[in-house]
Amino acid sequence: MVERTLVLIKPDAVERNLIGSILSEYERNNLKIMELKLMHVSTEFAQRHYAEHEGKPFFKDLVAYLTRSPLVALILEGENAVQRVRALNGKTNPQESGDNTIRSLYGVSLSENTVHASDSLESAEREIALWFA
Ligand code: FUP
Repeated sequence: MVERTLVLIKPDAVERNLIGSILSEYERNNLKIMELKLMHVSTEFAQRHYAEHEGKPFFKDLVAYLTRSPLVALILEGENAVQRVRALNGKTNPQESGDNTIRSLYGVSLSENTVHASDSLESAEREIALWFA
């Protein structure tokens, strides 16, 4: 099934001039960029994006990280895109991510892990509506 998913190239990656390298990974894996924008989001907006993690010990740092400098938000489309983009990104912790995943190549740490992608079709729908209202 052709799906759409929401991806963020997070502040640590934009700060290190990795936008092009990361977009190339998606494009050469036959994912189509449907929307794309550079944004510097507010605390309130970041809290809405990560609402499922509210109350967790790392929540405050997570919001501070997402808002500290600009990020890139994009929509990717392709066959089985939700799962394929998650696989290309790798595990949440870059140190546990498989070789040649984006997080293993570029991730700094568990908290600064370079990219985000929707984890299900339902999340993709919610996140696309939030970021591309
Ligand atoms: P993922 O779906 O891989 O982005 O991971 P989660 O939704 O579980 O977590 C969202 C973000 O919270 C991660 F990208 C990194 C951060 N995080 C921490 O900083 N500490 C943790 O223990 C777990 C997640």
